[in-house]
Amino acid sequence: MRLIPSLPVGTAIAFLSSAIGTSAAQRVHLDHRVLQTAAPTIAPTAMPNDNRVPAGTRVGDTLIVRLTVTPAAWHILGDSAPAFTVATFQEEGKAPSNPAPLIRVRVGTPIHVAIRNPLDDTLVVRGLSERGGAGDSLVVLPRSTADARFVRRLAGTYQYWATLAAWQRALPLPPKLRGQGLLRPRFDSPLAGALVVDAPGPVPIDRIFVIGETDDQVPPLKRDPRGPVGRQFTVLNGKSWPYNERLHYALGDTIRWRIVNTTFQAHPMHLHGFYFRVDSHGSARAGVDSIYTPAQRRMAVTEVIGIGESVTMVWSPDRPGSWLFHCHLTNHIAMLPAVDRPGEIDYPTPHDHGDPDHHAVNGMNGLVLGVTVTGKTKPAAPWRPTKRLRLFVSTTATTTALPVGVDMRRAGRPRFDPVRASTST
Ligand SMILES: [Cu+2]
Repeated sequence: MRLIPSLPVGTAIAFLSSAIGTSAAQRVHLDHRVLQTAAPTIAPTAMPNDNRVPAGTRVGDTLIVRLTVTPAAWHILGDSAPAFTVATFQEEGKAPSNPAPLIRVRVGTPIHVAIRNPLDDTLVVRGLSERGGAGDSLVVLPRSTADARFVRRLAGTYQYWATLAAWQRALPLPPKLRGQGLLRPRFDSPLAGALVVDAPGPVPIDRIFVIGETDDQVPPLKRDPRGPVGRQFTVLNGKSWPYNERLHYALGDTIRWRIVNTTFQAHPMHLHGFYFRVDSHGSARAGVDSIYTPAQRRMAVTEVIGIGESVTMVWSPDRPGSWLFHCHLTNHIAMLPAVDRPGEIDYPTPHDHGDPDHHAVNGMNGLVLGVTVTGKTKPAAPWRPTKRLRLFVSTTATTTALPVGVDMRRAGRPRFDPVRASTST
């Protein structure tokens, strides 16, 4: 851990550069007083995006999506709770959204994304190109518009993401460690969304969950006793537990989820109660989604979704009840410090503000999804023994030096002479 002495330590942020590829976690500061992108006095509210409705309109065979980068108030908890002011993407004619609008097409569909940047900072967009990935970037100069026109030839789960140049330059890291824009700790953190390309044939019924994050931190920086440094606010589809969506399924449903990690940390995502099948695992850096053949698919209860990665998982509940899907890093599910009090470093102590009987609501935040499964399981078949065992206990064992002997037999006599033998099993 080291501080970057060349940067002023005022109101600052911290993040884990280890997440972007260095082996040791570094604590770095970024003075955002010099970076404050001009924002309207009253920023519009960013709406959480549940990724059910794709953006854009069809003109002929082309999908046209018009996006504007807009400062917005982002309420990660309740709508009336304090908000972060962040940069968001806004589809023309709609509210700004977090995560960014979903782009979803069939393989081979021409896509035209027009991006307007009214800010005084340069916007760099990645992932909106023929081959996808981090290699191609679209530069949208201050107060101007740029267009991405491309066709995706391979089905899969992808993402697009953007950064603001001044915020990236201020990161006290060499460019190669900024993860080609995958490291967006603060103001430009929500500038990312899912891009799904469907194969020919019926479009699967699925849900898309985008993992998002923003960080802030002011000195004196303090190590969270649970591990990582600083204040990390993580969300699924723009909201933290318990303010995100509840999912309802019936026994036996086939549930298909696409999880897209737009954060600069890996998240070991764990499902309670059931195994899930991993059907694909993709990388935003490479612009590749590895869709597994049936033989390559594997069952898991926890899948690590790395920086810029995506996963398609399929599962089917065979028991009713209330279940959770969550990140296994404690600080991504622990109760968050107050959004509007950046000087408040510590996470609240357990049940500080809540009823311990409702820990799930009052003691957790972040990357948690609640799943309710309804239905009745079939009554169990009448029990019948498949084998019969007899257990003999003796206080005068002959087969051991111990004073008590136990022998279990499928049939016949024990090896010792039982003083008292069980007559039934
Ligand atoms: Cu996590």
